[in-house]
Amino acid sequence: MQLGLVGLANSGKTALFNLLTGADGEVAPYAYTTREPLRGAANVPDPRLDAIADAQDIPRRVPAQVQMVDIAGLAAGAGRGEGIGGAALGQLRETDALVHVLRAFDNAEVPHPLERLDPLGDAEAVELELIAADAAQLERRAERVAKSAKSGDAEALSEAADLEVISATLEDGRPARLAETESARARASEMWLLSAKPMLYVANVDEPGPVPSGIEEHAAASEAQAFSLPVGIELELAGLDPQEASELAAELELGDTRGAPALVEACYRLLDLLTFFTGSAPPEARAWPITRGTTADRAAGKIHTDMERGFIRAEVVPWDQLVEAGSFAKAREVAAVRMEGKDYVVQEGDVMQIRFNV
Ligand SMILES: Nc1nc2c(ncn2[C@@H]2O[C@H](COP(=O)(O)OP(=O)(O)OP(=O)(O)O)[C@@H](O)[C@H]2O)c(=O)[nH]1
Ligand SMILES: [Mg+2]
Repeated sequence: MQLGLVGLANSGKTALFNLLTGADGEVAPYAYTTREPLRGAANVPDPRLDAIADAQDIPRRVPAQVQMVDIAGLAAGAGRGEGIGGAALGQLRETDALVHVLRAFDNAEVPHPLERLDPLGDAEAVELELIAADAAQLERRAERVAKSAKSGDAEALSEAADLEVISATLEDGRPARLAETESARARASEMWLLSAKPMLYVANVDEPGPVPSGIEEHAAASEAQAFSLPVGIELELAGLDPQEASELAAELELGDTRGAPALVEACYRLLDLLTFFTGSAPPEARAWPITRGTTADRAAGKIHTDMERGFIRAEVVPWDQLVEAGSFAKAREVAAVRMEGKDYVVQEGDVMQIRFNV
């Protein structure tokens, strides 16, 4: 599962990518600094992981991660495949959700490609490109499907009907995730349409504060979420040692909380992932991301393929009951640990010990 960053050139996509993943991608005040996609991973903060590790004196904690890809900035025409941004759109198809970066910082040294400061207008401009790219893809698909539909093929007929519903939505200038029928929405996701992906806006603001006016409403109207994050400041703080960072934060009257961890958490939720944990003894406790409905043997396979192949059973305890008991052994004593077979559907917050045989 991975997240793609979209936005106009110079909106601060790579700055945000660096902040969240700890990468060192080139950030510069001219358009199209990023040309080739950059890939990285962000650690998902999870207080449950620390609680599990603390309760058992486990020193090493390995958090779940969100994979991210940063691409070139989009400009008018990108949706028709034009320019660097046009090529970049293709790289976004294979992502599972989008983070849409909006320029809301005022800095005369960083030119805005449209020479304005208008985060809401920028959001609409970028969305039009996503919608145009989707419409072009839809049209190609519809032509192919129409041929099969003519011969009366039932599946083709039902697909053609869905495509029409999606097409009407796009023609209205609305994202495919808002298509009228559930069947059309499912089809749009299957086709990897850009405007069908779950989306989250990040307004890149000068200093901590609310989301710029209009963005929240705009996001809500298209079933998206909105955050504001002073990417420049947080990136600067992240580059300092803790002492210097807290001095600068105090000087800027920023308080102790940073927006980046909360944003990563929101990104993780956007992908609709669950977390299960391993860690019943040192050296490490670990959080694992899985999709909803994953069975115990499949989850074991994430840890090691041998564990899936030789799966016998899973010992499962909800994380809070493990923390309360203090160890897996004590949790067993109070009958908090259950034995589950390979078809068990792993639940949010389960701590698992896999019994296997190779
Ligand atoms: N003042 C201020 N400048 C910022 C902020 N975020 C990014 N910048 C600056 O804006 C410029 C562009 O940032 P990038 O991260 O390279 O933007 P981008 O969206 O990746 O740009 P392209 O790769 O060209 O599409 C750089 O000079 C950054 O230092 C911010 O929050 N405040
Ligand atoms: Mg960039």
